[in-house]
Amino acid sequence: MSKRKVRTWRFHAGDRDLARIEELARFAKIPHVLAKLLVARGVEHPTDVARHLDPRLFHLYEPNLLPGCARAAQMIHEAILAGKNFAIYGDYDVDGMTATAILLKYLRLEGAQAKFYIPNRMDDGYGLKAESVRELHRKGAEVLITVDCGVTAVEEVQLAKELGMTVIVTDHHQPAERLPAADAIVHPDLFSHPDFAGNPAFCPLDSDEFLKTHAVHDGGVGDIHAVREPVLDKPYPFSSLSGAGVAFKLAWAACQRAVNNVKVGERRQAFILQALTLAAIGTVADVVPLREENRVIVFQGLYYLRKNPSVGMEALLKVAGLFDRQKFEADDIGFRLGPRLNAAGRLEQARFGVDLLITEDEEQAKELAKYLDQLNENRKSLERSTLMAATKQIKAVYGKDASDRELPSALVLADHDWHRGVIGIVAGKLAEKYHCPAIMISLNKTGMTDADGRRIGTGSARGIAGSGFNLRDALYECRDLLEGFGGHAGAAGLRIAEENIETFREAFAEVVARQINPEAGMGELWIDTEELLVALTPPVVRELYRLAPFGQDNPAPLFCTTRVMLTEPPRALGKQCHEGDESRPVHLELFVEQMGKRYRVVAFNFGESLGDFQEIYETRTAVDVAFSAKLNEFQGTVKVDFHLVDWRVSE
Ligand SMILES: [Mn+2]
Repeated sequence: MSKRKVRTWRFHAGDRDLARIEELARFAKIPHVLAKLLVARGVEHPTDVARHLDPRLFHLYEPNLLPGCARAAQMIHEAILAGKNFAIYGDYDVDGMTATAILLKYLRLEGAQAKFYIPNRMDDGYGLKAESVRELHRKGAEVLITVDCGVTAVEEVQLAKELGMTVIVTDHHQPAERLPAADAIVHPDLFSHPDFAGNPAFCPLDSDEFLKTHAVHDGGVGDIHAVREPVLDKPYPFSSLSGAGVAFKLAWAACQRAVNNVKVGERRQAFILQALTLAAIGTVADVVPLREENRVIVFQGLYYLRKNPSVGMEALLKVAGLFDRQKFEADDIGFRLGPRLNAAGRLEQARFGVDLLITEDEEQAKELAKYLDQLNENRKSLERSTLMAATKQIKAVYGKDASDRELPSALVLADHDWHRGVIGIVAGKLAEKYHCPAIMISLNKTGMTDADGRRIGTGSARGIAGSGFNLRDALYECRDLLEGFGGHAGAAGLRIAEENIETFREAFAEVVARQINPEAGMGELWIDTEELLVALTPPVVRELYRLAPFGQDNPAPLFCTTRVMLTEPPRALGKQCHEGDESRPVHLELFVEQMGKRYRVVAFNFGESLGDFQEIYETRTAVDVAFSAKLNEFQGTVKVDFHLVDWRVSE
């Protein structure tokens, strides 16, 4: 059999707790398979189960519970009454754009003077910048609200304060050692920060009549309908809100103050539901966990996006070919809406993304949607040409071609023609294809030289999912060769002098080779539960869709089953084959037998295993398969399709 790198199969421990599974199946009136999945995913508490299977608006936490939210909402309310000028400072990604749109729409709903500013990806980079703060001040901004950024901008916030502005920071990113001295900070995850306790930026204002009138001081945790005092002596119950999720909470709390009532009235309620659709888009696009409160935001937000899209969203749904859908999945946002909005940010036009999200004018919406669609096409062709150039360079630098699997431990590529807006996506594709960390450095357009006249390039780095390898740590080890770097375990950015690239290429490869355990092979595959194929009947699989929308930390269920036999030789599925060679199909179709029953398994992109499966069939070898189960409804008949995800020879 061919030597095939295999992933390690990992299982959640919970699915062995049979009594608990039985009890849950009975209590929630759900099939055993679904109960097992919920237990495997740690969703067991009755309220968690109810929220997970049937997420409702009342499952959202009361907005005033979010630290700083009540204070910021009251400040906004007072500033609106005083006729102040607002500026919203956002970000060029989808989360930043939707967060900006939410607060801008709100302020305009209340008739306030409000502008927005989205930094330019190329010139400004991410986050609040001093020059932009000065510019907004010159243009008359009196209240500065940051969304999806600002929590690390200690100096810039200080500057805005010195210029006399009221500063409200709303963010969800990791803070630095110190928090900015803003007038209010709204953030779901600062409880353990040393600057949190006793910090007035999180405390409600004395002038907050709404809170005084309506808050229930001793409302129990289960009392989800009551307005709650901010609870500052324990963490907010869900720390993984997106930037748009935070902005949504703030806009909702501001609505309460505008009417001094819990019931905000028809007009503001319609706004809140539309803001929820934007929060859902930001939440999916920012790849935060689709669990707990985020699950409610996305589930309900997608529902209202279908039911009542804004003028701009309707136009965007149409160009994305989604308008006729009965229902939206998280992937529709991730793969169709998100890229179109993101393309605007990547190609230095992010403000058109926000313009589309806030417009009320049908003609303008159509034009903007068409324009974003065009930008996305440009982005795709840039991405294709960059990927081709990168593949060529791999051959030139490493002397290997695309099909060769014996590559170095990491790829470091650089070019003068690469657009900074797409190097991150391409690095991600290379990392996936070659299964090693990949860094793409763009030397063009930076125009930047340091004091010694050296040219500085900007790089985007991507790691490999599920490998345990930490990209940021690896870059830290090479810090002497870098001008700067930042990021996380899986994705990072860096700046490097052109003359250091050669040395860095070798140093980085060495660090990676040391850090990546060769035993780890292709990384881990997390399997929900082991099931017999016979258990996955159409009605059971239909119930599994109650776990949707699937996405980050809430993937489509992945099962495995052991010791199945092929009942016939593997077959090519469809006509697609590699390089026109019919003996190398792209997809396969397998037939397996378990407990006397025969099942069809679709094996997309498993063409390279053709020889292995042939041998497995001929030698009557038992295999374990990891798979997902999908409903296939065709001309009135419903059956279950099994999709192969991974396989291994049974022990
Ligand atoms: Mn964000």
